[in-house]
Amino acid sequence: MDIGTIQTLKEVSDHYDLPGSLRAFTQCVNGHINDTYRVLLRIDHTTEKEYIFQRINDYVFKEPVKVMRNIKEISLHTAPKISEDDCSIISFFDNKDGKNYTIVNGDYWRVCYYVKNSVAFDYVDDSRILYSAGYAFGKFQQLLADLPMEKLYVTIPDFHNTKKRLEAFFEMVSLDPLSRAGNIKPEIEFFEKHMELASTLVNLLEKGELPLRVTHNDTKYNNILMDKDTLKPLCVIDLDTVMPGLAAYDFGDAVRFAANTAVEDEQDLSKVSLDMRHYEEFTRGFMTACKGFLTQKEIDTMALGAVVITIELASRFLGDYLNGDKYFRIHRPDHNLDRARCQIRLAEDMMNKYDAMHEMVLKYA
Ligand code: GN1
Ligand code: MG
Repeated sequence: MDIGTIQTLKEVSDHYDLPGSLRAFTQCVNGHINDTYRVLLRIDHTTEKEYIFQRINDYVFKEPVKVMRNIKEISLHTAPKISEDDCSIISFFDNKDGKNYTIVNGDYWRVCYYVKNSVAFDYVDDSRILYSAGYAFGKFQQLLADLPMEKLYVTIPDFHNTKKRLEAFFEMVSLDPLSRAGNIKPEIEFFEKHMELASTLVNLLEKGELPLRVTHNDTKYNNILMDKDTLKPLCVIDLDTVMPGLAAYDFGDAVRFAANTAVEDEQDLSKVSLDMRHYEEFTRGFMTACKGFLTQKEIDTMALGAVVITIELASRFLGDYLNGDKYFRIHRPDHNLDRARCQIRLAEDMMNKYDAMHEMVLKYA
């Protein structure tokens, strides 16, 4: 065990009225941004309780206090609407000063319960889970549809402005600080070729043809805790990027992750494609939960959202690769390059299947 980490977790814990003392912890590794620990506190010889302690990444989130204010706003708005057996939305404890975050050694921490009997999947081949995930994210949008957008801070400006993301990527290619751009010529051509397509949704938003909504903006299904036994969604987590956005990006980002036949960083590109069975189940869940409030234009651009966000994320991974892997945590050399190539392959497959994807949205809308 890392003594420094134990000490820090203890210090964080001291800021809260939590019964018991730190007994053990493990680090959770599926997120790419924040540092997450599962912490066990021992109350007495027979009772122990588990919590999640999370350090907010302040390279990515420049204003953690605003992130935490948004999360409080979301809890206040949604808690009264969620009944006990519904999928809930994560919220964090207030500390002894009444704040839902705690500063230790200059880092921002937050604490919540560990949701019992829960699991977050990185890959599944079970249509029940796909439906559940679609339903949970659709429901999330529905719950927040009447939250006045001005109440939320923009935690990362232009987070899903695909046009600006691609411009930033091309800028990084020209800077090429580590001389890595020579390795990615075909990938650069891919982005040049699809720049216009990738800008479609942002252009429609600017023209006022698509509405802004309160969106989650990071709808991987590992951001939904599921019940290990029933596979029902228990809790939507990772609210750091909840802010005004496009419904199609939430739908699309989820599809990108949930309906890939491979994992997000698969190195064997022959395994990567869009699984239409998974896509259909996710779409059925999402569109069922969103019934009644999407505009026709949103429905008509839903499938495009999947293509666009997949291209966008590819450019983000690849830009970070060029920049020396400062943003997304990597677990092996060239990890961000692998991730980007996987997303490019997936985006190409989505473009081939686009008509069928669109038909499916219409079927369940
Ligand atoms: C990051 O940390 P995590 O895995 O929840 C990223 C998302 C990406 C995702 C790709 C704030 O989310 O935008 O889609 O990785 N979050 C941020 O796996 O940039
Ligand atoms: Mg996230």
